[in-house]
Amino acid sequence: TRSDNPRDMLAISTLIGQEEREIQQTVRRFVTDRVLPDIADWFDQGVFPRELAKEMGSLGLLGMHLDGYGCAGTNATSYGLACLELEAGDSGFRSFVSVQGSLAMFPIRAFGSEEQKQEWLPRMAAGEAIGCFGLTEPDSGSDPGSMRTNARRDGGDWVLNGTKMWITNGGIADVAVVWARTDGGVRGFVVPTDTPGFSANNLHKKMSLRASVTSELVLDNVRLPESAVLPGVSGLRGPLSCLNEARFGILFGVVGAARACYEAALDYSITRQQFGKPIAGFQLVQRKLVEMMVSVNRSALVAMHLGRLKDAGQLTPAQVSFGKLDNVRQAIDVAREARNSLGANGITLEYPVIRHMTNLESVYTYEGTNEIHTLALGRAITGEDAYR
Ligand code: TGC
Ligand code: FAD
Repeated sequence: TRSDNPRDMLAISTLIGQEEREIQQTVRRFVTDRVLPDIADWFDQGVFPRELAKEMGSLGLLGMHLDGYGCAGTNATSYGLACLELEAGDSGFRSFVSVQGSLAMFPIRAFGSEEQKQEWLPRMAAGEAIGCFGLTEPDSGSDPGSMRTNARRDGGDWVLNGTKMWITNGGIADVAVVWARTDGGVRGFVVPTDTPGFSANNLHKKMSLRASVTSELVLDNVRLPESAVLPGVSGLRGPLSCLNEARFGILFGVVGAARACYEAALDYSITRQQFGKPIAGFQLVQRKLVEMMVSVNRSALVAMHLGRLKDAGQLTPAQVSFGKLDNVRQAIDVAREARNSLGANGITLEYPVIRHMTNLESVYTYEGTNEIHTLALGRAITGEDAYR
Protein backbone atom coordinates (compact mmCIF):
# COMPACT_ATOMS: atom_id res chain seq x y z
CA THR A 1 0.00 0.00 0.00
CA ARG A 2 1.08 3.61 -0.55
CA SER A 3 0.19 5.09 2.81
CA ASP A 4 2.54 8.06 2.79
CA ASN A 5 2.26 10.98 0.43
CA PRO A 6 4.84 10.17 -2.23
CA ARG A 7 4.68 13.76 -3.48
CA ASP A 8 5.45 15.29 -0.08
CA MET A 9 7.21 12.61 1.92
CA LEU A 10 8.71 14.97 4.52
CA ALA A 11 5.49 17.02 4.77
CA ILE A 12 7.38 20.12 3.68
CA SER A 13 4.00 21.68 2.96
CA THR A 14 3.62 22.05 6.75
CA LEU A 15 6.50 24.55 6.68
CA ILE A 16 4.59 26.82 4.31
CA GLY A 17 2.24 29.48 5.70
CA GLN A 18 -1.31 30.10 4.51
CA GLU A 19 -0.56 33.17 2.39
CA GLU A 20 2.54 31.53 0.91
CA ARG A 21 0.49 28.44 0.05
CA GLU A 22 -2.11 30.54 -1.74
CA ILE A 23 0.57 32.23 -3.83
CA GLN A 24 2.14 28.86 -4.60
CA GLN A 25 -1.19 27.40 -5.66
CA THR A 26 -1.98 30.40 -7.86
CA VAL A 27 1.32 29.98 -9.70
CA ARG A 28 0.80 26.24 -9.96
CA ARG A 29 -2.58 26.81 -11.59
CA PHE A 30 -1.07 29.32 -14.00
CA VAL A 31 1.60 26.77 -14.96
CA THR A 32 -0.94 23.96 -15.34
CA ASP A 33 -3.38 26.03 -17.42
CA ARG A 34 -1.13 28.35 -19.40
CA VAL A 35 2.33 26.78 -19.63
CA LEU A 36 2.13 22.99 -19.63
CA PRO A 37 -0.31 22.62 -22.55
CA ASP A 38 2.07 24.39 -24.98
CA ILE A 39 5.52 24.23 -23.49
CA ALA A 40 6.72 21.31 -25.60
CA ASP A 41 5.85 23.25 -28.77
CA TRP A 42 7.47 26.47 -27.55
CA PHE A 43 10.58 24.52 -26.62
CA ASP A 44 10.54 22.72 -29.97
CA GLN A 45 10.09 25.96 -31.91
CA GLY A 46 12.55 27.90 -29.75
CA VAL A 47 10.14 30.65 -28.75
CA PHE A 48 9.12 32.39 -25.54
CA PRO A 49 5.45 33.46 -25.50
CA ARG A 50 5.93 37.12 -24.73
CA GLU A 51 2.17 37.63 -24.45
CA LEU A 52 2.21 35.73 -21.15
CA ALA A 53 4.31 38.49 -19.55
CA LYS A 54 1.23 40.57 -18.82
CA GLU A 55 -0.54 37.58 -17.28
CA MET A 56 2.44 37.00 -15.02
CA GLY A 57 2.33 40.71 -14.21
CA SER A 58 -1.33 40.59 -13.30
CA LEU A 59 -0.61 37.65 -10.98
CA GLY A 60 1.96 39.85 -9.22
CA LEU A 61 4.92 37.63 -10.17
CA LEU A 62 7.16 40.36 -11.61
CA GLY A 63 9.35 41.98 -8.98
CA MET A 64 7.08 40.27 -6.51
CA HIS A 65 9.29 40.58 -3.42
CA LEU A 66 9.96 44.28 -4.04
CA ASP A 67 7.99 47.01 -2.27
CA GLY A 68 6.02 49.83 -3.85
CA TYR A 69 5.87 51.05 -7.47
CA GLY A 70 3.23 48.47 -8.39
CA CYS A 71 5.18 45.49 -6.99
CA ALA A 72 3.42 42.85 -4.91
CA GLY A 73 5.73 43.17 -1.90
CA THR A 74 5.53 39.53 -0.80
CA ASN A 75 8.10 37.92 1.46
CA ALA A 76 11.15 36.23 -0.05
CA THR A 77 9.89 32.70 0.64
CA SER A 78 6.78 33.40 -1.45
CA TYR A 79 9.00 34.63 -4.27
CA GLY A 80 11.00 31.42 -3.96
CA LEU A 81 7.88 29.24 -4.02
CA ALA A 82 6.64 31.08 -7.11
CA CYS A 83 9.98 30.35 -8.79
CA LEU A 84 9.65 26.70 -7.77
CA GLU A 85 6.25 26.35 -9.40
CA LEU A 86 7.30 28.23 -12.54
CA GLU A 87 10.37 26.07 -12.97
CA ALA A 88 8.26 22.93 -12.44
CA GLY A 89 6.76 24.14 -15.73
CA ASP A 90 9.95 25.17 -17.48
CA SER A 91 13.22 26.87 -16.48
CA GLY A 92 12.54 29.41 -19.24
CA PHE A 93 9.59 30.84 -17.32
CA ARG A 94 11.53 31.00 -14.07
CA SER A 95 14.38 32.64 -15.99
CA PHE A 96 12.01 35.23 -17.37
CA VAL A 97 10.78 36.09 -13.89
CA SER A 98 14.29 36.01 -12.37
CA VAL A 99 15.63 38.41 -14.94
CA GLN A 100 12.65 40.73 -14.87
CA GLY A 101 12.30 40.91 -11.09
CA SER A 102 15.72 40.21 -9.61
CA LEU A 103 18.10 41.40 -12.30
CA ALA A 104 16.31 44.30 -14.01
CA MET A 105 13.77 45.64 -11.48
CA PHE A 106 15.81 44.99 -8.33
CA PRO A 107 18.76 47.25 -9.29
CA ILE A 108 16.37 50.04 -10.30
CA ARG A 109 14.51 49.62 -6.99
CA ALA A 110 17.68 49.36 -4.88
CA PHE A 111 20.05 51.75 -6.65
CA GLY A 112 17.90 53.84 -9.02
CA SER A 113 16.81 57.46 -8.85
CA GLU A 114 13.22 58.32 -8.01
CA GLU A 115 12.72 59.24 -11.66
CA GLN A 116 14.04 55.86 -12.87
CA LYS A 117 11.82 54.01 -10.42
CA GLN A 118 8.72 55.95 -11.46
CA GLU A 119 9.47 55.56 -15.12
CA TRP A 120 10.13 51.82 -15.21
CA LEU A 121 8.96 49.85 -12.18
CA PRO A 122 5.16 50.09 -12.49
CA ARG A 123 5.24 49.10 -16.16
CA MET A 124 7.71 46.31 -15.51
CA ALA A 125 5.64 44.97 -12.60
CA ALA A 126 2.64 44.86 -14.93
CA GLY A 127 4.59 43.03 -17.64
CA GLU A 128 4.05 45.94 -20.04
CA ALA A 129 7.78 46.67 -20.20
CA ILE A 130 10.34 43.86 -20.27
CA GLY A 131 13.84 44.15 -18.84
CA CYS A 132 17.17 42.41 -19.29
CA PHE A 133 20.51 42.45 -17.45
CA GLY A 134 23.79 42.79 -19.31
CA LEU A 135 26.83 41.71 -17.31
CA THR A 136 28.43 38.81 -19.22
CA GLU A 137 30.53 39.50 -22.32
CA PRO A 138 32.07 37.23 -24.94
CA ASP A 139 35.42 37.32 -23.08
CA SER A 140 34.15 37.97 -19.57
CA GLY A 141 31.91 35.38 -17.91
CA SER A 142 32.86 34.06 -14.47
CA ASP A 143 35.20 37.02 -14.06
CA PRO A 144 32.95 40.04 -14.63
CA GLY A 145 35.68 42.33 -13.30
CA SER A 146 37.41 41.83 -16.67
CA MET A 147 34.54 43.45 -18.63
CA ARG A 148 35.42 45.68 -21.56
CA THR A 149 32.13 47.48 -22.08
CA ASN A 150 32.82 51.06 -21.13
CA ALA A 151 30.99 54.29 -20.53
CA ARG A 152 32.76 57.62 -21.00
CA ARG A 153 31.57 61.14 -20.29
CA ASP A 154 30.97 63.43 -23.24
CA GLY A 155 29.77 66.82 -22.09
CA GLY A 156 26.78 66.08 -19.87
CA ASP A 157 26.15 62.70 -21.54
CA TRP A 158 27.42 59.15 -21.19
CA VAL A 159 28.55 57.21 -24.27
CA LEU A 160 28.54 53.40 -24.01
CA ASN A 161 30.48 50.96 -26.18
CA GLY A 162 30.83 47.19 -25.94
CA THR A 163 29.18 43.82 -26.42
CA LYS A 164 27.19 41.78 -23.91
CA MET A 165 26.61 38.08 -24.48
CA TRP A 166 24.10 35.41 -23.42
CA ILE A 167 21.55 37.95 -22.26
CA THR A 168 18.18 36.48 -21.27
CA ASN A 169 15.22 38.51 -22.64
CA GLY A 170 17.68 40.67 -24.65
CA GLY A 171 15.76 40.56 -27.94
CA ILE A 172 12.35 41.22 -26.33
CA ALA A 173 13.46 43.83 -23.81
CA ASP A 174 12.25 47.43 -23.63
CA VAL A 175 14.98 48.30 -21.17
CA ALA A 176 18.43 46.89 -20.47
CA VAL A 177 20.35 47.31 -17.22
CA VAL A 178 23.89 47.38 -18.60
CA TRP A 179 27.02 47.25 -16.44
CA ALA A 180 29.99 49.16 -17.84
CA ARG A 181 33.45 50.21 -16.81
CA THR A 182 33.87 53.96 -16.10
CA ASP A 183 36.64 56.13 -14.67
CA GLY A 184 34.84 55.69 -11.36
CA GLY A 185 34.61 51.87 -11.48
CA VAL A 186 31.80 49.64 -12.75
CA ARG A 187 28.46 51.47 -13.00
CA GLY A 188 24.96 50.39 -13.99
CA PHE A 189 23.05 52.14 -16.78
CA VAL A 190 19.34 52.06 -17.53
CA VAL A 191 19.24 51.82 -21.33
CA PRO A 192 15.96 52.02 -23.28
CA THR A 193 16.44 49.51 -26.06
CA ASP A 194 15.25 51.95 -28.73
CA THR A 195 18.25 54.21 -28.07
CA PRO A 196 20.25 54.69 -31.31
CA GLY A 197 23.32 52.45 -31.37
CA PHE A 198 21.71 49.71 -29.25
CA SER A 199 20.92 46.41 -30.96
CA ALA A 200 20.13 42.85 -29.89
CA ASN A 201 20.81 39.69 -31.89
CA ASN A 202 19.05 36.57 -30.72
CA LEU A 203 21.13 33.42 -30.31
CA HIS A 204 19.90 30.32 -32.10
CA LYS A 205 20.75 26.61 -32.17
CA LYS A 206 20.54 26.39 -28.36
CA MET A 207 19.97 22.88 -27.02
CA SER A 208 18.86 24.20 -23.62
CA LEU A 209 16.43 26.86 -22.40
CA ARG A 210 14.83 26.89 -25.79
CA ALA A 211 11.63 28.48 -24.51
CA SER A 212 13.61 31.57 -23.50
CA VAL A 213 15.13 34.38 -25.53
CA THR A 214 18.93 34.62 -25.24
CA SER A 215 20.70 37.44 -27.07
CA GLU A 216 23.85 39.35 -27.78
CA LEU A 217 23.61 43.06 -27.02
CA VAL A 218 25.70 45.47 -29.09
CA LEU A 219 26.32 48.98 -27.78
CA ASP A 220 27.77 51.14 -30.51
CA ASN A 221 28.24 54.70 -29.27
CA VAL A 222 25.00 54.56 -27.31
CA ARG A 223 24.51 58.13 -26.04
CA LEU A 224 22.59 58.49 -22.80
CA PRO A 225 21.79 61.44 -20.56
CA GLU A 226 23.47 61.88 -17.20
CA SER A 227 20.26 60.59 -15.59
CA ALA A 228 20.70 57.09 -17.11
CA VAL A 229 23.29 55.97 -14.55
CA LEU A 230 22.11 54.15 -11.43
CA PRO A 231 23.13 56.70 -8.80
CA GLY A 232 23.10 54.38 -5.80
CA VAL A 233 26.00 52.00 -6.44
CA SER A 234 29.45 51.72 -7.98
CA GLY A 235 31.79 48.74 -8.25
CA LEU A 236 31.06 45.05 -8.75
CA ARG A 237 28.94 45.09 -5.62
CA GLY A 238 26.15 46.47 -7.84
CA PRO A 239 25.71 43.54 -10.22
CA LEU A 240 26.71 40.96 -7.60
CA SER A 241 23.93 42.18 -5.28
CA CYS A 242 21.42 41.54 -8.07
CA LEU A 243 22.85 38.07 -8.54
CA ASN A 244 22.20 37.24 -4.87
CA GLU A 245 18.51 37.90 -5.50
CA ALA A 246 18.31 35.89 -8.71
CA ARG A 247 20.36 32.99 -7.32
CA PHE A 248 17.92 32.82 -4.43
CA GLY A 249 15.09 32.34 -6.94
CA ILE A 250 17.10 29.66 -8.72
CA LEU A 251 17.80 27.60 -5.63
CA PHE A 252 14.04 27.34 -5.14
CA GLY A 253 13.26 27.06 -8.84
CA VAL A 254 15.35 23.98 -9.52
CA VAL A 255 13.48 22.11 -6.78
CA GLY A 256 10.44 22.51 -9.03
CA ALA A 257 12.24 21.12 -12.07
CA ALA A 258 13.51 18.19 -10.00
CA ARG A 259 10.05 17.57 -8.56
CA ALA A 260 8.51 17.50 -12.04
CA CYS A 261 11.11 14.94 -13.16
CA TYR A 262 10.69 12.75 -10.07
CA GLU A 263 6.89 12.77 -10.38
CA ALA A 264 7.07 11.93 -14.09
CA ALA A 265 9.38 9.00 -13.31
CA LEU A 266 7.20 7.82 -10.43
CA ASP A 267 3.98 7.92 -12.47
CA TYR A 268 5.65 6.23 -15.41
CA SER A 269 7.21 3.47 -13.32
CA ILE A 270 3.89 2.58 -11.74
CA THR A 271 2.09 2.23 -15.07
CA ARG A 272 4.83 0.88 -17.33
CA GLN A 273 4.87 -2.91 -17.35
CA GLN A 274 7.82 -5.11 -18.30
CA PHE A 275 8.49 -8.77 -17.43
CA GLY A 276 4.87 -9.04 -16.37
CA LYS A 277 4.76 -6.31 -13.71
CA PRO A 278 5.12 -2.56 -13.24
CA ILE A 279 8.77 -1.53 -13.48
CA ALA A 280 8.21 0.23 -10.10
CA GLY A 281 8.21 -3.28 -8.67
CA PHE A 282 11.89 -3.86 -9.47
CA GLN A 283 14.42 -3.09 -6.75
CA LEU A 284 16.77 -1.24 -9.08
CA VAL A 285 13.96 1.05 -10.22
CA GLN A 286 12.76 1.65 -6.66
CA ARG A 287 16.23 2.63 -5.63
CA LYS A 288 16.31 5.29 -8.34
CA LEU A 289 12.88 6.60 -7.37
CA VAL A 290 13.87 6.77 -3.72
CA GLU A 291 17.11 8.61 -4.49
CA MET A 292 15.14 11.12 -6.58
CA MET A 293 12.55 11.58 -3.85
CA VAL A 294 15.22 12.08 -1.17
CA SER A 295 17.03 14.63 -3.34
CA VAL A 296 13.89 16.62 -4.06
CA ASN A 297 12.95 16.75 -0.39
CA ARG A 298 16.46 17.61 0.79
CA SER A 299 16.74 20.43 -1.74
CA ALA A 300 13.32 21.74 -0.78
CA LEU A 301 14.36 21.83 2.88
CA VAL A 302 17.52 23.76 2.03
CA ALA A 303 15.45 26.21 -0.01
CA MET A 304 12.85 26.69 2.73
CA HIS A 305 15.56 27.22 5.35
CA LEU A 306 17.33 29.80 3.18
CA GLY A 307 13.95 31.45 2.53
CA ARG A 308 13.37 31.83 6.25
CA LEU A 309 16.87 33.25 6.72
CA LYS A 310 16.25 35.75 3.92
CA ASP A 311 12.95 36.79 5.41
CA ALA A 312 14.73 37.35 8.72
CA GLY A 313 17.29 39.54 6.90
CA GLN A 314 20.09 37.10 7.77
CA LEU A 315 20.88 35.35 4.49
CA THR A 316 24.54 35.69 3.44
CA PRO A 317 25.91 35.45 -0.12
CA ALA A 318 27.84 32.31 0.86
CA GLN A 319 24.61 30.65 1.99
CA VAL A 320 23.07 31.55 -1.36
CA SER A 321 26.08 29.91 -3.02
CA PHE A 322 25.44 26.77 -0.94
CA GLY A 323 21.86 26.58 -2.22
CA LYS A 324 22.72 27.36 -5.83
CA LEU A 325 25.62 24.89 -5.89
CA ASP A 326 23.89 21.96 -4.30
CA ASN A 327 20.29 22.33 -5.40
CA VAL A 328 21.22 22.71 -9.07
CA ARG A 329 23.52 19.70 -9.12
CA GLN A 330 20.92 17.64 -7.24
CA ALA A 331 18.29 18.65 -9.79
CA ILE A 332 20.52 17.62 -12.69
CA ASP A 333 21.11 14.22 -11.10
CA VAL A 334 17.37 13.75 -10.57
CA ALA A 335 16.62 14.75 -14.16
CA ARG A 336 19.17 12.31 -15.55
CA GLU A 337 17.88 9.41 -13.45
CA ALA A 338 14.30 10.26 -14.39
CA ARG A 339 15.25 10.37 -18.05
CA ASN A 340 16.68 6.89 -17.77
CA SER A 341 13.58 5.62 -15.93
CA LEU A 342 11.35 6.56 -18.88
CA GLY A 343 13.37 4.48 -21.32
CA ALA A 344 12.89 5.60 -24.92
CA ASN A 345 9.99 7.82 -23.92
CA GLY A 346 12.52 9.73 -21.86
CA ILE A 347 14.08 11.24 -24.97
CA THR A 348 10.93 12.85 -26.38
CA LEU A 349 9.19 16.14 -25.63
CA GLU A 350 5.99 14.15 -25.02
CA TYR A 351 7.30 13.91 -21.46
CA PRO A 352 8.81 16.86 -19.58
CA VAL A 353 11.97 15.16 -18.41
CA ILE A 354 14.52 15.69 -21.16
CA ARG A 355 13.38 19.30 -21.49
CA HIS A 356 14.14 19.86 -17.81
CA MET A 357 17.35 17.89 -18.10
CA THR A 358 18.75 20.03 -20.90
CA ASN A 359 17.43 23.27 -19.36
CA LEU A 360 19.26 22.50 -16.14
CA GLU A 361 22.57 22.49 -18.01
CA SER A 362 22.13 26.25 -18.52
CA VAL A 363 21.10 26.71 -14.92
CA TYR A 364 24.28 24.87 -13.88
CA THR A 365 26.32 27.46 -15.81
CA TYR A 366 24.52 30.74 -15.38
CA GLU A 367 24.36 32.88 -12.26
CA GLY A 368 27.77 31.54 -11.22
CA THR A 369 28.94 28.13 -12.37
CA ASN A 370 29.28 25.13 -10.09
CA GLU A 371 32.99 25.92 -9.80
CA ILE A 372 32.44 29.59 -8.93
CA HIS A 373 30.04 28.69 -6.11
CA THR A 374 32.44 26.02 -4.89
CA LEU A 375 35.16 28.66 -4.72
CA ALA A 376 32.81 31.14 -3.02
CA LEU A 377 32.15 28.53 -0.33
CA GLY A 378 35.82 27.61 -0.21
CA ARG A 379 36.63 31.24 0.50
CA ALA A 380 33.88 31.42 3.12
CA ILE A 381 35.16 28.45 5.10
CA THR A 382 38.92 28.95 4.69
CA GLY A 383 39.36 32.67 4.26
CA GLU A 384 41.58 31.92 1.26
CA ASP A 385 40.71 33.35 -2.16
CA ALA A 386 41.30 30.66 -4.81
CA TYR A 387 39.68 32.42 -7.79
CA ARG A 388 42.96 33.68 -9.15
P1 TGC B 1 35.26 40.39 -5.14
O1 TGC B 1 36.58 41.08 -5.01
O2 TGC B 1 34.96 39.21 -4.31
O3 TGC B 1 34.08 41.43 -4.91
C1 TGC B 1 34.01 42.67 -5.61
C2 TGC B 1 33.00 43.55 -4.87
O4 TGC B 1 31.71 42.94 -4.86
C3 TGC B 1 31.29 42.62 -3.52
N1 TGC B 1 30.65 41.30 -3.56
C4 TGC B 1 29.34 41.13 -3.41
N2 TGC B 1 28.36 41.99 -3.16
C5 TGC B 1 27.13 41.50 -3.06
N3 TGC B 1 26.86 40.19 -3.22
C6 TGC B 1 27.82 39.29 -3.49
N4 TGC B 1 27.51 38.00 -3.67
C7 TGC B 1 29.13 39.73 -3.59
N5 TGC B 1 30.32 39.13 -3.85
C8 TGC B 1 31.24 40.10 -3.82
C9 TGC B 1 32.56 42.62 -2.71
O5 TGC B 1 32.28 42.91 -1.35
C10 TGC B 1 33.33 43.72 -3.37
O6 TGC B 1 32.76 44.96 -2.98
P2 TGC B 1 33.66 46.26 -2.74
O7 TGC B 1 32.66 47.32 -2.43
O8 TGC B 1 34.57 45.91 -1.62
O9 TGC B 1 34.40 46.48 -4.03
O10 TGC B 1 35.07 40.05 -6.66
P3 TGC B 1 35.85 39.06 -7.59
O11 TGC B 1 36.33 39.82 -8.77
O12 TGC B 1 36.87 38.28 -6.78
O13 TGC B 1 34.70 38.08 -8.09
C11 TGC B 1 33.99 37.29 -7.21
C12 TGC B 1 33.13 36.27 -7.99
C13 TGC B 1 33.98 35.36 -8.84
C14 TGC B 1 32.42 35.43 -6.93
C15 TGC B 1 32.09 36.98 -8.83
O14 TGC B 1 32.69 37.73 -9.78
C16 TGC B 1 31.07 36.05 -9.45
O15 TGC B 1 30.05 35.79 -8.82
N6 TGC B 1 31.26 35.55 -10.72
C17 TGC B 1 30.22 34.82 -11.43
C18 TGC B 1 29.58 35.73 -12.43
C19 TGC B 1 28.10 35.45 -12.60
O16 TGC B 1 27.48 34.81 -11.79
N7 TGC B 1 27.54 35.98 -13.64
C20 TGC B 1 26.13 35.88 -13.83
C21 TGC B 1 25.67 36.77 -14.95
S1 TGC B 1 23.91 37.05 -14.96
C22 TGC B 1 23.23 35.59 -15.36
O17 TGC B 1 23.83 34.59 -15.47
C23 TGC B 1 21.78 35.64 -15.54
S2 TGC B 1 21.06 34.15 -16.00
C24 TGC B 1 19.50 34.65 -15.70
C25 TGC B 1 18.44 33.69 -15.96
O18 TGC B 1 18.10 33.47 -17.15
O19 TGC B 1 17.85 33.19 -14.94
P1 FAD C 1 33.59 30.80 -18.29
O1 FAD C 1 33.66 31.79 -17.20
O2 FAD C 1 34.52 30.97 -19.44
O3 FAD C 1 33.84 29.36 -17.65
C1 FAD C 1 34.14 28.18 -18.41
C2 FAD C 1 34.49 27.07 -17.42
O4 FAD C 1 35.65 27.45 -16.65
C3 FAD C 1 33.37 26.82 -16.41
O5 FAD C 1 33.28 25.46 -16.08
C4 FAD C 1 33.84 27.60 -15.18
O6 FAD C 1 33.33 27.13 -13.94
C5 FAD C 1 35.36 27.37 -15.26
N1 FAD C 1 36.08 28.40 -14.53
C6 FAD C 1 36.12 29.74 -14.77
N2 FAD C 1 36.87 30.36 -13.84
C7 FAD C 1 37.30 29.40 -12.98
C8 FAD C 1 38.12 29.40 -11.80
N3 FAD C 1 38.62 30.54 -11.28
N4 FAD C 1 38.37 28.21 -11.22
C9 FAD C 1 37.84 27.05 -11.70
N5 FAD C 1 37.07 26.98 -12.81
C10 FAD C 1 36.81 28.14 -13.44
N6 FAD C 1 24.66 36.62 -18.35
C11 FAD C 1 24.14 37.87 -18.13
O7 FAD C 1 24.88 38.80 -17.81
N7 FAD C 1 22.80 38.10 -18.24
C12 FAD C 1 21.94 37.11 -18.58
O8 FAD C 1 20.72 37.36 -18.65
C13 FAD C 1 22.43 35.81 -18.83
N8 FAD C 1 21.60 34.81 -19.24
C14 FAD C 1 22.12 33.60 -19.61
C15 FAD C 1 21.29 32.64 -20.18
C16 FAD C 1 21.80 31.42 -20.61
C17 FAD C 1 20.90 30.42 -21.26
C18 FAD C 1 23.17 31.12 -20.41
C19 FAD C 1 23.75 29.80 -20.82
C20 FAD C 1 24.01 32.08 -19.85
C21 FAD C 1 23.51 33.33 -19.46
N9 FAD C 1 24.34 34.34 -18.96
C22 FAD C 1 23.83 35.60 -18.70
C23 FAD C 1 25.78 34.13 -18.91
C24 FAD C 1 26.26 33.31 -17.71
O9 FAD C 1 26.17 34.03 -16.53
C25 FAD C 1 27.70 32.88 -17.99
O10 FAD C 1 27.65 31.90 -19.01
C26 FAD C 1 28.39 32.31 -16.76
O11 FAD C 1 28.63 33.34 -15.81
C27 FAD C 1 29.72 31.61 -17.09
O12 FAD C 1 30.51 32.39 -17.92
P2 FAD C 1 31.11 31.77 -19.29
O13 FAD C 1 30.03 31.11 -20.03
O14 FAD C 1 31.87 32.85 -19.95
O15 FAD C 1 32.10 30.63 -18.81
